[in-house]
Amino acid sequence: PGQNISLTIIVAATAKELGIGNAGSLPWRIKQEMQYFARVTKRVPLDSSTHIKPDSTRCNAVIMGRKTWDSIPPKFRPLKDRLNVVLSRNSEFTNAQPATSTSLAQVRSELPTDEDATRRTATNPIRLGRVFVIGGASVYHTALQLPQTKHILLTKVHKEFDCDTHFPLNLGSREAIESGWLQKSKGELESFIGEDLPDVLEEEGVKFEYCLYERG
Ligand code: FOL
Repeated sequence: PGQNISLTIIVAATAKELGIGNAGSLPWRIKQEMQYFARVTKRVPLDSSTHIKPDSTRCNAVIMGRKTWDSIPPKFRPLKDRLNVVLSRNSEFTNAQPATSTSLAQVRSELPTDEDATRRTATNPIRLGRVFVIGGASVYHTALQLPQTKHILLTKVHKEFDCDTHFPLNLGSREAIESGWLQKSKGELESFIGEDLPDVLEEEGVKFEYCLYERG
């Protein structure tokens, strides 16, 4: 218990308006970008400083709001090879889903500790890697106010789509810089996610760009 759990926000947003959603789903279908999301949220870092060894019992967690859960095609949920935690205040929902929590602050109690794994309990058979916050807007807003939220993996989508939901912080704005958010280099991003990235990304005429921000 008392593990220092750091949170990483992962989000794709339009570059100008910060649009992230429309009518309960993603505003676009960018296959490569979705595959990036899946790879990055699945990959457990092999970090010598934290002594994480390659271990089939270790997996990352994805934390999401109930509307984001609803937006995931049923055939893809729970998101495979990741511990899914859904935030909802509705007991009808929380009783029906295996890992649910009523607030981001309470999520820690849903996540397995290394001690749980050592005991190999039936409920928590896995050891935790990274913890990702995957949306939507209200969960991002809450996460941005927590000091544990140290990284943002932002994909800038360089085309404006109709959106009714927006990311609550404009990274690169004065406000964001004053709260300590700084963009890291491409090399630091590659090292953070554990893969090499191409310079130009484009799919069906839509250009996009992978970015990493860190709170200093
Ligand atoms: N972050 C980024 N960078 N891109 C996103 O699309 C994104 N989406 C969400 C949160 N952060 C994001 C929330 N929305 C799936 C669907 C919607 C969704 C998140 C995930 C989903 O079905 N994912 C599958 C892959 C499906 C596929 O390959 O088409 C998964 O296994 O992750």
